[in-house]
Amino acid sequence: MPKAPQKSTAKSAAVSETARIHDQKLSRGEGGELHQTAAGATPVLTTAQGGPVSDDQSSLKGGTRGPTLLEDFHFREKIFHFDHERIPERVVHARGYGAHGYFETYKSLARYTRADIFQRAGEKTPAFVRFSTVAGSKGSFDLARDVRGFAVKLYTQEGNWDIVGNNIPVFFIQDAIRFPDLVHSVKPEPDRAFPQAQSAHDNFWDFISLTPESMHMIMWVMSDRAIPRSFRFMEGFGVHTFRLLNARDESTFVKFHWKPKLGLQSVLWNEAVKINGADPDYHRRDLWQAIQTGNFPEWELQLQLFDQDFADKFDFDILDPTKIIPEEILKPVPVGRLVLDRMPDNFFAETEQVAFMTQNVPPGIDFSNDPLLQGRNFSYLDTQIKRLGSTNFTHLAINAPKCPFHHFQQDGHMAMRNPKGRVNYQPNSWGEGPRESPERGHRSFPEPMDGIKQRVRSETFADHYSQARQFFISQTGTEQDHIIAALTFELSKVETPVIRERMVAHLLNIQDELANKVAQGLGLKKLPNPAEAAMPTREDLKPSPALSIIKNGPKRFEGRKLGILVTDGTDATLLKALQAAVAKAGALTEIIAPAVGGVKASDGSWIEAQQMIDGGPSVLYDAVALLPSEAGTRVLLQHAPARDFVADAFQHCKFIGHSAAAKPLLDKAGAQPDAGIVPLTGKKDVDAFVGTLGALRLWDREPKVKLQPEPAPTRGRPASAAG
Ligand code: HDE
Repeated sequence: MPKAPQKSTAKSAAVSETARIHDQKLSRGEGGELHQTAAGATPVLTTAQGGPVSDDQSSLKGGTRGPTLLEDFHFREKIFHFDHERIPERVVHARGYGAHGYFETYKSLARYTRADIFQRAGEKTPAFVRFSTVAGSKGSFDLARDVRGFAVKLYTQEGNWDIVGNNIPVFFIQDAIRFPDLVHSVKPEPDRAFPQAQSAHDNFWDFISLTPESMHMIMWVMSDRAIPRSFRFMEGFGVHTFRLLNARDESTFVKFHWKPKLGLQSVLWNEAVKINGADPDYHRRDLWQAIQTGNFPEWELQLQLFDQDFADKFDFDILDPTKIIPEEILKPVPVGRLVLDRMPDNFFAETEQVAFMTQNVPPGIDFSNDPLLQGRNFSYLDTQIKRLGSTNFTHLAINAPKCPFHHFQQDGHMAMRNPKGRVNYQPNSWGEGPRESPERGHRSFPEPMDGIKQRVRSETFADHYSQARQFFISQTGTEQDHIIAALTFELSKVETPVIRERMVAHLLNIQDELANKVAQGLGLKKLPNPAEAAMPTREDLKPSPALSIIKNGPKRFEGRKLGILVTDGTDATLLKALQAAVAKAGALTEIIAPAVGGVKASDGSWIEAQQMIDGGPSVLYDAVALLPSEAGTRVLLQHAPARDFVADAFQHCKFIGHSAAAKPLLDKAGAQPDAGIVPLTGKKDVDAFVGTLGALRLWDREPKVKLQPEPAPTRGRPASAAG
C-alpha cells in the first residue's frame, strides 16, 4: 500500500481555518488519493479501546494558544503506547530477519525416529526462520564479520520443534558456563561503548587468546563464512549432537545440516566494509527482494546419522561442540527441504517476538549430553521472559503451536486463553481435561548414568588444534589468504602487543604458514614460542573439501544480481540482450544511471534506473556490465563514484562485461584486461559473458590487486599441501 505523506504538525500561533479544515480532512482520509484504501473506503481511526477519533493532528487545548488538557485521552493513550514501544533486544543475536515457509519431508524416517514430522513422505510442516548476526545490536549493519544465527521453528503436529543453529558447525566454547564471558568480551567494551558489531578489539582477542578451545571456531569466523553474500547462500547447522528416538526408544545420534539450494557464496572483507556503508540492510533487503519476486530460497535438511559404535571410534568426542564430523567420513543424508515463501506481515509481531528455545523438541527428538546444549536448554526460557515480559509468550501467534494443545497453565500477564470450564487441575473426579500419555508423550532416552558430582571438563575434549588445522588445510589458496588477511586485520586493531603475540603462538600450533604470514602481516619482530597445548596437533587428519566454499561453488549465476551501468545513448539492443540472458539464468539485473530517473537509450526508448550511481556502488552486485555510450563515458570519467564502481568491481575480482565505449573508464579505473573483463558487442558475446558469471569471481586476479608484502624470515614446517 502506498505510504501516506509525512506532514508537519507544527502550527503557527494563529491557526488559519483553512489549515485546520485541511488537517481534519487529511486525518479523515479525505486529503488525497494516497489516503484511499484499495476499495476506496477508509476505515475510521480509533483508540486502542475502539473509540472513533475525530482529530489525530492536534491535541486538545484550552484556547488556540493555551495549554494541553489532561482530559485528552486519545493523546494520552497514543503517547503512552509510543513511549513503551521498545522491548529489550536479544542479548545476543539482536539483529535478525525472519520469514515464513514450510518444511517438506522426503520420506519416512520411522526407522530412526517417531517424530511425527518425519513419518510421511510429502508432508508439509509450517516453518518460521530467523537469521541473525550475534554480536551487534538491533540497529547494527548486516555485513559484520560474525557468526550468523540460523534458527528454525517447525510447527509440527506434535508441538513446536526449534533447531536453533548457526551458519558455522562449531562453537567458541565447550561449556555453557563460559558463555557470558565470551559474549561480554565480543560486545562493545564497557568503559567506552565501542566498537559496535565487531570482534576486532582487545577484549575479544584477549579472551580468545586465553581460550584455546576456541581455535577451531576462530578459523571459521576468520574465513569467508563469517561474511556471507546472502542468508540464501549460507549453510545452517544444529551444531550439537542430538538424538533421534524411534517407537522402541532406540537411539541414533544425529547432526543437523541445512544446505542452500543456490550454493554457498561470501563477499570479500573490503567489499563487506563498503556494503555496510552503501546498504547496512543488505542481507535483509536481499531476502525481502527474493521472496517478494517469487524467488523462494530453499535449503535441504541433511542428517549425519550414527550410532554409539561410530561415536566410540571417532577421533573426537561427539559431545564436544568445537568438533565436526567431516562429511567425507560420514555422509549427510537428505531428508527434506525448507522453503521460505512469505515475509511476516509485521516485523515486530513476528520476527522480533519469535521465541526460539533449544528445549522445544517433539517426541522422537532428544538431547545429547553436550554441556553447551545442556546449558542452552536451561537458558532460553529465561531470555524469553526477560524479552517478552510474560510467561504467556506462547500465546503470541508466532510462538503458539499450530497443533491442538491442552494444559492447566493459567493466568499471568496478558493471558489470552485460559482453559475453559471448572477443571484446572489433575487428577480430578470430573472426568474432564487433558491427561498425560506415556505412549504419545515425549520420552527421554533411558541413558544409564552414574559418576561423582564434580566440575570438570572431560579429557576427551582436550584437543584444541587438530580440527582447526584440518579446516585451514581444507581451504583453497584463495580462502587461506582470506583467513590470513582476516586474522591480520583483526589483530592489527588490537592495541596490546602481548595479545597479538599470544594469538600467533596459538596459530603456530595450527599451521606454520598461517602463523608466519600473520606474524609477518602484523610486523612482529620475533616469532613467539608455540602456545602450550594440552594435546599435540594431529597432522594426519585429511583435508575435507566439503569445508571450502570455493570448492563447492554453485557454478551458476542463479539467484545473483548483475548491475548494469548505463548512460544516455546506451546501446538498447545490447542492453535488452543482456537483461534477457540474465533473466534466463534465473538472476536479477539492476540498472544504475547518472540519475535515478533513467536515461534515453540509442533507439530513443526511455530506460528507468533503480539506482543513481552514487547510491549503487558495484559492491551491491555479484557482477557488473558497463554499457555507457561514448558521450556518456566522457561524463562518467569525471565522476569519482563511476571510477570507484569500476575499480571496486575489478579489485573484488568480479566479472565485468563492457561496451567498446566503456574502455576508457576501465583504463582510468586501473582495470587491466584479463579473462574476467569481457567485451560485449552482440548477443553472442552476451551469452558467453552470462555463461562465465556462474564462476562468480575470477580469483586468479586477486594476487594482482592486493598488497604483497616482502617475504620475511619464517620458521617451522613447510606450507601444507592444501589446494
Ligand atoms: Fe544462543 N542464545 N546461546 N546459541 N542463540 C540466544 O535467546 C545461549 C549458542 C542461537 O533468532 C538467546 O532468544 C547460551 C550456540 C541463535 O531469536 C539466549 C549459549 C548456538 C539465537 C541464548 C548459547 C546459538 C540465539 C538470546 C551457550 C548455535 C537467536 C535471545 C550455552 C548452535 C535466536 C534468545 C533468534 C539466541 C543463550 C550458545 C544459537 C540468551 C546460554 C552454540 C541462532 O537465550
